[in-house]
Amino acid sequence: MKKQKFILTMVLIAVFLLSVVSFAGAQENVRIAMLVKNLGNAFFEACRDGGLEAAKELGGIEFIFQGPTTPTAEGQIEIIDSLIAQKVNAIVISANDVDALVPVCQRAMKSGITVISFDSGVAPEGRILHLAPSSSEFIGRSQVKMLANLIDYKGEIAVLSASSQATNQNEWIEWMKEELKEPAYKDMKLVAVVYGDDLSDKSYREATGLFKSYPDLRGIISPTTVGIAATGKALEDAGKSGKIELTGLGLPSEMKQYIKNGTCRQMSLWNPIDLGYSSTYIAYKLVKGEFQGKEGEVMKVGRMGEIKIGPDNVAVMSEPFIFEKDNIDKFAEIY
Ligand code: RAM
Repeated sequence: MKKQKFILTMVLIAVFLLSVVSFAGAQENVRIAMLVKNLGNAFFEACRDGGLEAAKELGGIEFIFQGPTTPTAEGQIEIIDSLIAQKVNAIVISANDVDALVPVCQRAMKSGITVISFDSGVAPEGRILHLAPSSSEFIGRSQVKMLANLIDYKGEIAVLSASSQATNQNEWIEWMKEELKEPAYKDMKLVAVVYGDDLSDKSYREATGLFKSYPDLRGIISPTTVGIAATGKALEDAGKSGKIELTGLGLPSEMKQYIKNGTCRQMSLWNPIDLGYSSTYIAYKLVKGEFQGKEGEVMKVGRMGEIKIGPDNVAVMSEPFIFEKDNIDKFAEIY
């Protein structure tokens, strides 16, 4: 009898110890889901690599990478619903629509999930903060300045964007239009804004459509890595390199050949690895209560240094890099 009691006590102690250990283990793993506009975009794959780097550096993170096949708000809503069911700790989203994602993001936050947006924002009421790679005003205005220099401030121009609802591209296009109101651009005319939905084939078709509809077109701004690469190819295939100038936001690895052969003489971008690293880092620190996510707070974001949260809880990183013939090789090896 005594022996039986002893065994039972030992078993109970073992069960207790095991549950304590597994509870501590479960508590340690912070599950962070990076939800991108769509899969198959090398820009977001670089963001994912940055996220994985932060996860490794911080430790105790399960990093999840997801996105719909096409960049729609509906696709992202479905994924967020399933992330809520999986009870992840944080969602880091590049949004396909500024407003349509607010209700589902609010549901996620109500269930205790930390939601931040990066790259392409959700409206303030649907997230704690937004991490922008650079100021939208700066990006929009500088794109127009670059193209104006390439075409001597004269002629018809067009924009080939991502999806028509994308928060980031739409903000940049608004600032491009503001910049174009300056007297310096009186001889430049924005004749069309078209949308390639961050899909290569659709972007290619839209570019070709622009060449046909606007025979006098002098320049194209494509503020999307997918769009600019597809436009580069379309220009080459149509024999229009040099006749129509191309600039925008491109990945050096995808644009190297077009930069080198003059199809795109100048473009810019920020480092998507740094963007993914920073957003994952910030999400973790918010989950842990080490960042508050309040306006005015200066966050110490690992190897990126300090990033300040500004009005509307938007935290802005730095200015984009400009890529040309003489520096493209170096960057093409990184992203
Ligand atoms: C595409 C996406 C992304 C944008 C870059 C510049 O990869 O639209 O959101 O930031 O281009």
